[in-house]
Amino acid sequence: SAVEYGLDAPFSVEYHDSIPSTNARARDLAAEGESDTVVLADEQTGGRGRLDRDWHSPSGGIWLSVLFRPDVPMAHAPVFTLAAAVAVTRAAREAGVEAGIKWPNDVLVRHGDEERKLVGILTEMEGEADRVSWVVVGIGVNANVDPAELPDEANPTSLSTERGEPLDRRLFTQRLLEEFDALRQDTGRVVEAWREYATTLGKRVRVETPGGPIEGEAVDVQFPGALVIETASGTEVVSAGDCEHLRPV
Ligand code: BTX
Repeated sequence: SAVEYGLDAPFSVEYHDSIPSTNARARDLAAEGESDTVVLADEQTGGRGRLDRDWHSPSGGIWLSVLFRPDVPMAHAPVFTLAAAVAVTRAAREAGVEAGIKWPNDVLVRHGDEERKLVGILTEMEGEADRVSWVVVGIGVNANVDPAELPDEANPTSLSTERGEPLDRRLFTQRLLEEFDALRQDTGRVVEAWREYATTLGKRVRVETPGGPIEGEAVDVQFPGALVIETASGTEVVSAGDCEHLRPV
């Protein structure tokens, strides 16, 4: 319930027991001129992933969206996705879960050769090329959720499963928002922090881009969030796409 929260966050927090999508609600608040607001829900009935995919959001998760108005050009906005991934990874590690980040927006837990999905991040924005008007960073954390309630093909896991006991969602959310707040104000440090937790670097990857698949070794990430891939025909810098980790050949 809302009582479990009572966050002392650097944002004003709007809590819902159930809502279609915290990102949709945050976008409405943006249209009303709001900023520095977090929309938080126990359950979403119409959670969204990238490319209009569904995001399953049963009760017990941490489904939240941060609305703010950074003074940055539109092209820099991807850095906030990386910042969210770093913030949630740090909070997970403090909660005893060794999470890592798969480029660009998946926070995963490794079990042997397998990577299980713990978190999804969806960043939306509006504005002019030289300055964004608002950014909404949606963060979905499988907190106290049974992975059996989540789509099998995504290989999901949750914090309670990894820990073997439920998590204090208030503390976790507090840490997540503190970290995110610090990083959003210091975007020059995000990429360096991201590298620390990256599982993608050094791996063979295949990225589906609008221009077709790119395969090679992921060697670095560049501000504001592009992946650098060494391919058979040279270096490619990819700013967006679905990334698959391949087995070494
Ligand atoms: P994505 O497009 O990278 O991942 C979506 C895919 O992940 C789905 O197609 C499905 O296979 C899988 N999936 C769905 N639900 C889960 C889950 N709970 N755990 C693991 N895998 C799942 C990732 O998109 C971005 C998700 C952002 C979610 C947040 S929650 C708060 C905010 N509100 C909202 O509507 N979206 C964001």
